[in-house]
Amino acid sequence: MIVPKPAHYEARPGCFVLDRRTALSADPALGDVAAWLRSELGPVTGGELLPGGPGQETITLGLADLPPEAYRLTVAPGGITLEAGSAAGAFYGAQTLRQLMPPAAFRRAAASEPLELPAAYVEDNPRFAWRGAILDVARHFMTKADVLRFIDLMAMHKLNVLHFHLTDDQGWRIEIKRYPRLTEIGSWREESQVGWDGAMDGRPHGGFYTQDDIREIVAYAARRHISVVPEIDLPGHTQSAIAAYPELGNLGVQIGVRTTWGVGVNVLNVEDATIEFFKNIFDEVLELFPSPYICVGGDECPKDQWRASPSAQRRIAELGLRDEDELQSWYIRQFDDYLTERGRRLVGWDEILEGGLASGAVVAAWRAELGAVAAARAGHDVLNCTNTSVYLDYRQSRREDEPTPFRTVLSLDDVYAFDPVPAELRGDPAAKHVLGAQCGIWTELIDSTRHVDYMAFPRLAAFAETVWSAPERDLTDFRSRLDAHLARLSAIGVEYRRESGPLPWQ
Ligand code: TNX
Repeated sequence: MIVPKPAHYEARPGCFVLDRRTALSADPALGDVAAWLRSELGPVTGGELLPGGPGQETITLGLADLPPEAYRLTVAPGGITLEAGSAAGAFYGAQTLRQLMPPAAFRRAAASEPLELPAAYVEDNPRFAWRGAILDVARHFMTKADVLRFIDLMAMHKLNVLHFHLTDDQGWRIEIKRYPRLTEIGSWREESQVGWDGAMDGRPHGGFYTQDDIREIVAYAARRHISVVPEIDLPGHTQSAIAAYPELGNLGVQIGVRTTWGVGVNVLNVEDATIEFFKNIFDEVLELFPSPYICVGGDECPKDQWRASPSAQRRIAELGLRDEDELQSWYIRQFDDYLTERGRRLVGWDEILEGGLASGAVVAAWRAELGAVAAARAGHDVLNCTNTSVYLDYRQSRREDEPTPFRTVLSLDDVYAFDPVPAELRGDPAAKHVLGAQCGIWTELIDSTRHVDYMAFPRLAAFAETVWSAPERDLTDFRSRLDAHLARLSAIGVEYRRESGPLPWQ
């Protein structure tokens, strides 16, 4: 009944009963995992899960000669043993252990019935190293508490990368000490469009994370073996920054933070001072995010303003470039050099392939599978983010009452059918460049955490299985395990989408 499905699961006779007397002993290297288990299970059992004495029923956590993310879990009537290759593997094993408990174990309250775990032997190891979720907090801000809750939900599904989309035309969400107007001005907009192209709602939207908030989020995620990859999108998707500092734009006039959706024409100019400005931003970003990967966006940059700008044209001539696409490529390269010098790797959307790209860069491919195939064949590491397969802002059914429907229908079954390795790459040595995949929670039309729950779940569970489990898919088996999983989500308070359709509150 485990989601994502483990590599090997064997039912054994009997069960283990978890109660307030249960003990927990851990190798010192797994102290954080033990602390996590104690904090999750303590409120449920009413016990402290202290290290045990002889004869006491104990959960034992230890290291073994296994790959870092792998674990082996044995649940027997007399005790539980979890062995792992590293703390990450032990953490995933602990997630599996928790899923062997009844749904009440997911409530932060004392369970009223005994917590029986079926005896079992589990061996597990993920298929991909990069199991990500993109969270867009720029279009609609999400409070820190809600981000932490989302991180817990990712951890429950054994995802390990939060691609944090922090800036966009409609909002700048991260405090940058050197440029305070980015959040003073850039984090608020006067109103928002309702629906993709509807009327305006006439009320303000905003919010941002202080640098302390960011440190807290990064540390919270790290304790759950999730690394946070920040995205500061450029040179397009930058209207909120241009609203705060008009000298970054091409028009030299004051504009506001964007209030409508779609691809904006206001992009960064190509002046040295602007590139310097963003490098200064990245100086602060790198201090906050230890991730080896840093995303600079690079997607959807309309070139109209560069075409009309004498200084952009001068730049093209000086550099001997053919056109504005090559100029964008040059732009991205400035940041690739900057990041490489600092020991980080650039991640960018597949548009960065246009006009050539440095080989260390990682391509996040969103435009159908061709982006991923082209990037892998060109020798770039790839994150498969194919929009038509894993964008969880897309509508979940054809029903008229789906909340603010967006684009293509992407059902739970569709997500489950996704394979991070595109069909064209199967059997091709270039397939080794596919590091994994990322599902996308873009929030133009998602304005609350409740709505995120509705859009992300249970599709995120299906996605998790595509990146964690073996490539063979069995929809019937998945759906039967999902039934048990939905009871866990309910216990946590996740208002996931029901098979029967939208919830009454929508
Ligand atoms: C495309 S994915 C975008 C986002 C939107 C999303 C909506 C990508 C690189 N760009 O800016 O939010 O579609 O589904």
